[in-house]
Amino acid sequence: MRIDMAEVIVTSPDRNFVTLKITTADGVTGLGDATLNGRELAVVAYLREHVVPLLIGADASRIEDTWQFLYRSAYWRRGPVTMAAIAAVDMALWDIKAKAAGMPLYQLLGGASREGLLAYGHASGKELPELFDSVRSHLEQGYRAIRIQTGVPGLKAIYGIASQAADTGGGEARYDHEPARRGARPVQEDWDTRAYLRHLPGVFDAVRNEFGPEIPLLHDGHHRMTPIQAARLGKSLEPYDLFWLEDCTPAENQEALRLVRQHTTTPLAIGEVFNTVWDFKDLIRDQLIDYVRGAVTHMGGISPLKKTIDFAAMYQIRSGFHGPTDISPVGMAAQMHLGLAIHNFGIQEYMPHGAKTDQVFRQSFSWRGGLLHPGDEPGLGVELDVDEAGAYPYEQAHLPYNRLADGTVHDW
Ligand code: GCO
Ligand code: MG
Repeated sequence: MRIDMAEVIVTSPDRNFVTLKITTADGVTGLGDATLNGRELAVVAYLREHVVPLLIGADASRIEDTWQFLYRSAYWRRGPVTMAAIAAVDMALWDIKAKAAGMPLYQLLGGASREGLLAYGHASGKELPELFDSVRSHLEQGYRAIRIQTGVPGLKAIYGIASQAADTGGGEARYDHEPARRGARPVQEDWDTRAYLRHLPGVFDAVRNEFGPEIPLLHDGHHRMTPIQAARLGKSLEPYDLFWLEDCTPAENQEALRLVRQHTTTPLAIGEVFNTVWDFKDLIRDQLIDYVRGAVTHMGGISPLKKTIDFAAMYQIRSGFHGPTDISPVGMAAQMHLGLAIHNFGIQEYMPHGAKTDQVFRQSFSWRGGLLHPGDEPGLGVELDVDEAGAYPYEQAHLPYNRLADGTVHDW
């Protein structure tokens, strides 16, 4: 199980992806996702310059030891770049171990705890009729849980609305393939929290009236509120029985969630930008959240996310892994295997990748009856077509950012 080769593959089919491919002396290959949306090449350099040389000749079967070595020997710990690089190594080694065992990875993680993973999709619309159409189309696609994002009167372009991406010249009606837009400068969006707080409860009222009480509904606040604003929003959404309110305040100030919690029973989800169990430790121990939003790709891999989720289980906190298209098919597969095996699974975010991405990454997951399943191929169940990948060279892309009416930069 000696590592013979480790290659970093950058490809941009519908968007940029960074993949680590490890090959052992006996020819077993493993893939790991190292995509850090908008800052991809920093991880490429970290892997190529600092990690790959340490992997050659190492024993591929020593997953935990390799993780601890890469984490501790760097001395400068944590951070999105470091942890995305380590995540890719961890995923690739799990892929190799499961392939060598001839099993789908979820079997090595303890076997299936359920038939499949409840997944939510992203419905959006600037106005209600368009939002309702989007909800209907998601229901037709089989989704049994739906995230609701909507335009706010007076604001031209805000996070999470499909139609505005087309308006801004993307030519692609789905913002999710490319929230990071290609070009040298980020696109500017606008924001007004008071207008948003006035508007959103009415939107959920209308959605519940139209689609009934059953369907689990979610909403992403995308880090924009102060603690007291978030508390007020959570309270005003209580009649609409949300599955969760996500990232209601910026992730840096974890104390903020204590104040939000004191005022509302709307369940809270946070952590898509977190890197380690340390970011979640106090939130879990003090029971300030209901769902762990970490991604294998940004939390340092399958090994540390499994530990985090096992810790969360002690407090009845469940998983809600991050699954936008900037998590590559490799990262998504890793999350599906983990989600199938853990006991305290909650929900999986699922935004299908574009057709070109599906040509580059050959996947074996299934999507049936509103449930995802990683499939039963040995390993992660994803293969990378290197020739196809080579047809799509890297293109610089930036996530948008926000300014208030007076020009102040605000959280996006
Ligand atoms: C989500 C996220 C994404 C992020 C994106 C940034 O809940 O899916 O908020 O939409 O904006 O991952 O790269
Ligand atoms: Mg989010």
